[in-house]
Amino acid sequence: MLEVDIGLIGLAVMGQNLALNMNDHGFTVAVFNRSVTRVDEFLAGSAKDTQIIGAHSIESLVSGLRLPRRVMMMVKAGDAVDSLIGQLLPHLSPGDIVIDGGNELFTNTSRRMAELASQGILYVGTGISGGEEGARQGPSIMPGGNPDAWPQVQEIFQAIAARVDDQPCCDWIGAGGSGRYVKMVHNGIEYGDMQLIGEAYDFMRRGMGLSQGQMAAVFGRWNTGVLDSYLIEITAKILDFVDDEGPTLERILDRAGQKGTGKWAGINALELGIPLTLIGESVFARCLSAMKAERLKAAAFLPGPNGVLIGQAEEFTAYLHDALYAAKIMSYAQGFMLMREAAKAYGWQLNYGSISLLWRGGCIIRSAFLGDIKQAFDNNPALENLLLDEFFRDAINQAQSGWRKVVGKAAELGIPTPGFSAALAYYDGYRSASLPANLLQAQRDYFGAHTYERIDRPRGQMFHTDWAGNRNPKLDDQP
Ligand code: NBP
Repeated sequence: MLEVDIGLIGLAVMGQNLALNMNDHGFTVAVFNRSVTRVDEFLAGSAKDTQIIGAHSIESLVSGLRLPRRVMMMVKAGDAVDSLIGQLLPHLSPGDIVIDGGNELFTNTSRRMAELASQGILYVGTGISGGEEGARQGPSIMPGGNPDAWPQVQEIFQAIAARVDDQPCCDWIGAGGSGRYVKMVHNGIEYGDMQLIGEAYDFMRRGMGLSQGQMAAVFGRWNTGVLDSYLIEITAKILDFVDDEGPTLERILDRAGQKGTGKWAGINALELGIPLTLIGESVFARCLSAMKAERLKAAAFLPGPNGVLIGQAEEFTAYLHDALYAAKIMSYAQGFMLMREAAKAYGWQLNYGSISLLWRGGCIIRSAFLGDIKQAFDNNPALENLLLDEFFRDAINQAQSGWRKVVGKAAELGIPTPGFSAALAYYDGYRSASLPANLLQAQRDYFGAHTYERIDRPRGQMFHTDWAGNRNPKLDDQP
């Protein structure tokens, strides 16, 4: 009888394609699905003529696995995963490995890792990006969890992952929920990239009156330079796509969906106190788009410019390119800043250069630009913010004039650019030696006696002023 390398539970889109991918790389995979008819359909369908083995119960799935047993779950995140772990445990022994490849909240992964470690089971929560095609052809894989599991899963994961420059887009991220966390930030950055591309499209469409064909050509051109990326490439193809009734994009309802990973990133950034404004604005922009009925009423009720640029198409196409590039740099700078803070808060050792390499292939945000991020962290592994790297400083400096023109002109024409604008506000805020937070602190002290520090006294020394009584500042005697 064949010794089975790995058991896989969950035969929806991702599970099926990962099983086929593992089979292609010479691993023997046994598969199980809660609705067992799916197992038979898979074996009779796309898994026909493969080495994949079907199981009709968890017990039979686990019984054929080589030791230590490796079981991977590709099911809906949340309760389904806890329920499956409960069903698996009676069939596992210490040293066995349980892997969750779903889009799970990182805190659930940390919790499960600790719970299973107490029973000697090694738990891995891994990010897997790239959707159906990635799962089949080679995804980007971001595993984290119990470090003792890595030597047991490394070979399979690195074999099935995407490769760039002959390097697998898979490496160990770190302990606890760190793999899931990095995938969450990846998804948030994906939201940001998509929002920025959408704003460039909207500006060209509404502000410049370009046709879909013209915009497809612009995105196609951009894809050969610093913006070279999967999302720019597919945007050009979408704009070029025509069906029997005409350009398909024009008939798609402008209400965005979301599955929650961008929201998780935003919530965690608020908890950690990191200005993740690009991702936040991108999530809110999706929320605003979803209010279609209200927007239709408001469109007929609220006045404002609906202007169109006359005769500046060439200049503004170049400015838009620069706005997109600069804003994208801000978004990644914020994403890496969040990961740095999370590593501190949760006690993880994250390798930021390596993370950027994992995203170069197999995932939705893959782009040439990630090589520059890797370079920045190679130059200085302790880099606090990408904006403090010379390459990115110079890139922003070259792009900022066009970026500012786009934000200014969009405001004038009445075209919303929350991503471009938030990115610029972040940049100007970050490079400001002085911000109006002194006034804010004074207000807080005025109405709530919250105290303040002074620029001419040691940090940590707190002062309070009796503002209404107009008395001089007093050293605060509160602890
Ligand atoms: P889905 O997220 O649509 O989940 C469907 C699978 O979950 C089916 O196998 C279903 O079994 C199983 N399942 C459910 Br629902 N409840 C269960 C339970 N209580 N116990 C056992 N199994 C249960 O599948 P997917 O789109 O392939 O995604 C799998 C995971 O990968 C998800 O966490 C997803 O977020 C993540 N992911 C998806 C993508 C993507 O592009 N789709 C990309 C990256 C990551 P059934 O057949 O019996 O209903």
